[in-house]
Amino acid sequence: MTSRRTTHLRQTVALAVAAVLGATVAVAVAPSASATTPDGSAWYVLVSRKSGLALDVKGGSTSDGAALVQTTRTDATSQQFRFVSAGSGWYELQNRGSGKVVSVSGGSTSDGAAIVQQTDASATNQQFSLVDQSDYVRLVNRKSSKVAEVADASKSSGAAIVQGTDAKSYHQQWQLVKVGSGGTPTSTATTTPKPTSSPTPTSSPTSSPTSNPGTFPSWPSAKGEKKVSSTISVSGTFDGGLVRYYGLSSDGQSESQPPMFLLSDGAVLKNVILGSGAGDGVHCTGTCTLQNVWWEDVEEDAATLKGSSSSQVMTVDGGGARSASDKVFQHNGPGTFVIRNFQVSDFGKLYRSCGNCKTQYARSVVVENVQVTAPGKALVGINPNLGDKAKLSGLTIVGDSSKKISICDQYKGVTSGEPSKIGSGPSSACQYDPSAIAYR
Ligand code: DGU
Ligand code: CA
Ligand code: CA
Repeated sequence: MTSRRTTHLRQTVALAVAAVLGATVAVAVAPSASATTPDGSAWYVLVSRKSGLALDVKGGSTSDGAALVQTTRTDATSQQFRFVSAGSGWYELQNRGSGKVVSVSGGSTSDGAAIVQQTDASATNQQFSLVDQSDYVRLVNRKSSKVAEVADASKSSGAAIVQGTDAKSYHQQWQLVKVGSGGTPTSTATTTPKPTSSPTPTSSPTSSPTSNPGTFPSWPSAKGEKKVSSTISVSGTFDGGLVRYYGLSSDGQSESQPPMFLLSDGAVLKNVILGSGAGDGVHCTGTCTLQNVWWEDVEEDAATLKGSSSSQVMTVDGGGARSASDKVFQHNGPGTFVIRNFQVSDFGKLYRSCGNCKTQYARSVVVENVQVTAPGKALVGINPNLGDKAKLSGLTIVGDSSKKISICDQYKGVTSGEPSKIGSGPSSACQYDPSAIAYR
């Protein structure tokens, strides 16, 4: 019944076929994401991975057009849904309180369109597939191919549910918690909230940093999880074995959050997944290397180069970051920041040389072989008035056909107040070739 078994079976069959044919070529592995088959006789509460809040019909309404929102989980019938098969892996989500089904308002195919409840019309804007992502699913709409997400990645009760471009972000992922079985829509609240039959994670191929330009590994599945209760100091090499570190601080853009990892001069952090509650991410106090490090849900920012030596270099090689409401990499000290063989999606700025730190420096950034997936605002922001330089090459940008993501923004850096933006595009400070960027 589960996808893992299905995948297993498929692989077993493929291996058997290969063996029979005496094939020596590599056997193709199933795609890393696969679909979940829900229990059609059960009622589920859908809990947002980002906020921990439950999918709900606003005000418990039973009317057509009522908005879907997230609220504190109570297991009320307005928070319960069942999956009614529409064939070929498509499902309607029927609300237990109203009997209506989850629909993209007006059959829109645009980002940001509201998700509401409507009378079942067997329309494609009312059908979703359930795509696995390590114990959570993304709900992909049949008509728009967009996914159901919490608007603005909000963690507040009452925030709207809309559709957005799939970036595999936490605010696009839902845990399916079975709360009851059988019956037609009724107002009886039900039993144990234990996620006994939440979807089984699909094991995806684990990945290592690539030095092969233009090819990027898929996101790794965690090999285990560790809740972090205070900053982990690293000198020398720390190999996380692809365990997910999570739960230190999730205070949005608050600047006073601790880092999960504090790296001393010369430290190497490798094979680490930072999950939700990553606080201020990784801090480097001198030269450091981050190899195959993945940020699943960037909090205030992903990593910062602090320190005071103009010869220090921070190198991020391999890995990826997603779901950054503002910055991914922050450069506050002097020196050079290198980002290579990296993937980023759903972000504000990939790199920013501090615009208003009390002590300012000339800083350099090198970005090479990076895959960028929309939505995002800008790749790098630098202060040429302070001597900053950026060099970018090997950029692939996905899902931004109208070229809205800025490549290199220039600011007038200051030591107090807000920096002003003075321009954008290639220059002697922002070195890159716009015609060499691959858009796809
Ligand atoms: O002085 O105001 O947001 O390191 C500091 C700046 C601000 C930084 C930055 C960071 O740019 O605090 O996360
Ligand atoms: Ca920060
Ligand atoms: Ca910041």
